Amino acid sequence: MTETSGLPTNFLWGGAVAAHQLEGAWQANGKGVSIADVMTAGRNKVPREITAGVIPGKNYPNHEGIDFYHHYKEDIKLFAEMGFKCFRTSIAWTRIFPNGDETEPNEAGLQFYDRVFAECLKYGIEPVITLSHFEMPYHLVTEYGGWRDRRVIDFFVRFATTCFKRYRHQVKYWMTFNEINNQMMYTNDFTMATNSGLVFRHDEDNATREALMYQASHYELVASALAVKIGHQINPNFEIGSMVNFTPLYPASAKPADILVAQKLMQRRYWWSDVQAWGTYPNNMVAYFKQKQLCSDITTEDRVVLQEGTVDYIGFSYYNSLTVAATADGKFKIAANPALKASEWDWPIDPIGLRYALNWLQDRYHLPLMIVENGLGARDKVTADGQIHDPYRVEYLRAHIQQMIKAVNDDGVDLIGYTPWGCIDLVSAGTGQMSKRYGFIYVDKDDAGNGSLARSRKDSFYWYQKVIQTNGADL
Ligand code: P53
Repeated sequence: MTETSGLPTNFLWGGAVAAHQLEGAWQANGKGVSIADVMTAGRNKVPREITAGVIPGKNYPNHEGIDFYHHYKEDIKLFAEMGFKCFRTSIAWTRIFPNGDETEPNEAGLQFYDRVFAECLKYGIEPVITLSHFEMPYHLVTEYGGWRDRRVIDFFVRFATTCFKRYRHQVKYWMTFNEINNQMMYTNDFTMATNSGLVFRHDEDNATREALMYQASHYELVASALAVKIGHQINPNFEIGSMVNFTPLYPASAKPADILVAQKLMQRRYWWSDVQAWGTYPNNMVAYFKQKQLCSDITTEDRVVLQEGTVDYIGFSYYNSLTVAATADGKFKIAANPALKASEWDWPIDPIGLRYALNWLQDRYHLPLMIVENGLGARDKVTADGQIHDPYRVEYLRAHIQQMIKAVNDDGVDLIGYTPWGCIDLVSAGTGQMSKRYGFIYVDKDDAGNGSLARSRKDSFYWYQKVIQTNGADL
């Protein structure tokens, strides 16, 4: 008898990417400029710069990406060769509504995704689609201040409705906003620009930033709920999920103060998915808003919308965990876990944290879960005969998949899919580098933008192919 992993037979094995990190063709067929198009390349500890418009002479790695726009047939064929059951990507908002505030969509942009989804479906690959993945129209940033402005709700809903209608027979699995909860890092310029199009002025201090972040988040949550509601009307079979980054914060010690601060910070990190899953703000946030006089613009209508547009599943990314300790001044300190090793980019490696994440999310939401990102950013070397030996990547993914399978078998987690991040090498979101690679498929391009863009299979390609073939039994 062949061994089975215990995963359901219809388990969605696949891979994940985002439009702005791989498509390139940033001006093709009427595409508008997105916030990702005004971000330069950085590196570890050197943040990407958000420039005021596109400045000639600067390196904007997303402009070309890996030119998936012109290579999608070849790339999807390789995904099919690995046996993908699904492929997670996003729809670049600026291909559909170049400025964001038009009333009519750009037909040429819509046609591109017609072709991409048809190509996936040809191989039986189910598209899993994020509507907004760090690529809001730049025009909405300059003219409306991004999600500072309530009017952006209507623009997003128009974009979402257009996509739902157009692809209602091609796409079943959707997510509204990628890692909507990254905004808890409101002091970080890059995070706020990518997530919400919030570009702060110099006179906007941290208290102001925090207030803007909560109000912007509320508008996004209303937009998300409206999209879910409308999506279900367009096709009742749609599965529309939330998408949060899950980074467990472990108490740094057994001291009660550390345990409590970890619990409080977890509440501050996951209230976005609370609202998306429950349709209402959790009490801890109601109290916090009241205390700090935050989020004053929540209307009665908004509250109804939030109730009517709750999500069908929880999509989440998982890369690492962190620890937190209470400090004497009543604050806290977040640090890497001394028990764990880290990647070259200082991301701790914690496979058990994935099982913890699955249990935590199941206990809290009682909804199906999908791991829509997980992986190791690492440098790869091409050997003289053109091979890429990447045992470190296999080791990382194997250890995480083992924990995922335990969560399903031993903890009863209802898990529908696993899409490791960057299944083909692409531009890193955080650093803008090509050299921070996640892929099973190598792309010949370096950080300066040089390279043939040729694709080749890494060792991990054949390993993942076998994993999918055996539904996770042979790791
Ligand atoms: P990169 C920060 C923290 C956790 C996940 O990240 C993050 C970020 C943003 O950098 O992003 C997600 O490319 C995101 C992807 C991104 C991936 O993680 O910085 O959804 O767009 O590429 C990996 O190594």
